[in-house]
Amino acid sequence: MATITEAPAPELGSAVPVAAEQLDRIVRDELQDTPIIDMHTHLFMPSLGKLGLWGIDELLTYHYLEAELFRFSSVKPAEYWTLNKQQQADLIWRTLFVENTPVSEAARGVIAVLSALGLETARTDLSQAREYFRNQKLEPHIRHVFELAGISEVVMTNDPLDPEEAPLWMKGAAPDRQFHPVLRLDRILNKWPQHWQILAGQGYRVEENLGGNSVAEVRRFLADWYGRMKPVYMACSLPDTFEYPEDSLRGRLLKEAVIPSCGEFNIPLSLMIGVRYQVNPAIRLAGDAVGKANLRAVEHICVEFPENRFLISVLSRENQHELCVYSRKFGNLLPFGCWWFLNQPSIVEEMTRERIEMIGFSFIPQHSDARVLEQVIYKWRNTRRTMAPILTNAYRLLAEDGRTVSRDEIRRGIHRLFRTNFERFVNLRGGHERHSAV
Ligand code: HDL
Ligand code: ZN
Repeated sequence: MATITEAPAPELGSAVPVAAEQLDRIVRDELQDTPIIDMHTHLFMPSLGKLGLWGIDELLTYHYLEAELFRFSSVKPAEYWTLNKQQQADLIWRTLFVENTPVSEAARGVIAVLSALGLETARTDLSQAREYFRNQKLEPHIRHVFELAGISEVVMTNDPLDPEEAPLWMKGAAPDRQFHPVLRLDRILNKWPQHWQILAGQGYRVEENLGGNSVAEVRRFLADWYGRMKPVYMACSLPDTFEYPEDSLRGRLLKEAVIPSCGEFNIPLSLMIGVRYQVNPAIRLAGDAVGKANLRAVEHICVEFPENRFLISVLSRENQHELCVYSRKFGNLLPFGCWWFLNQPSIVEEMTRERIEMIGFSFIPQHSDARVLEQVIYKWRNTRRTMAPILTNAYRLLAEDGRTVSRDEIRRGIHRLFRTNFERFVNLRGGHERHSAV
């Protein structure tokens, strides 16, 4: 598997057309051989220590599986939270994997990880898996897992106001070539009243109502963290009720501080829109839901800031067609991923076909959103499995309409979808100024 610098965008070499009956195999092979850039995860580089989650107990206590547990188990959330991590994992394994069949996307994913690591998948207990992970050293395990997943690098989610993470960056966390930082701004944009005093405590002259020199001081905060983290983009998740323009603290922070700062550092802003936060707080991280958003907010932002670049992902299936249409209107909008509740093969297929039909290969099909290291193994296996027939169909339709493609052209298309679009949009390898989508 090629490493980061060994996977340049392929140039068109042989123009030998691929025969129709070979398309499926060649598409699968080229998907398998393309080292993917995973452009949004919650993984952490080794120097961020215990923030990085890995191993069987973390895999099983993933909030997607906790939500499923509470549908099957008589154990109530309040009781579950009194258990320790191993007891929680044992309960989830017994309930979802032994007493029931693990057919959901997240449950089947754990099976795929165990299988890929050569571990038994139908045991009634976790002793073998725990023994395996106890014997792993983190850094070689990371490289092995990335090889198994077929990814060359991942993009992190780094919160400058997280009380555990921020001090590690302040001390100077060692970078890692396979992990790219992102400046995550939810606490600033969505919860300014609860967090402005942290900035004030660090010497930034900010006020709760953004009075005085607050905006300039937020920009100084962003500049300081840009210098510390070197993020490839800034990011924020937003509720389904998000509006822009909006006469609110968030509206002012976006317009006057965050978007101008992204322009100053020539990096995109990622907006992930459509979350209904904590509809069931009893199940904690699993308690968020989804709502259809008003995407005119995206339209207004792209119109007002034509020199900025925006990575946009929306959570509601009902918003996807609108996002595709807006992508046709704004070259500075790059749609990405089948996010969270959309990352199910049936929906990924619908969204990806719609995107190819409307905007060709000028989008980023998927990110893993992995929270636990080994999840990238199943999330990228599933993506390759779902993408192959979709791409084959696109080339088959093209051939029926009179144009065949070469293997090099197929490889170029897959590189564009899973590497080049992102690399260019965030200027990952340095060099050119970027303003168009891809
Ligand atoms: O805000 C986000 O980045 C989301 O991806 C949330 O982290 C969500 O809880 C999640 O894990 N989605 O997969
Ligand atoms: Zn995420």
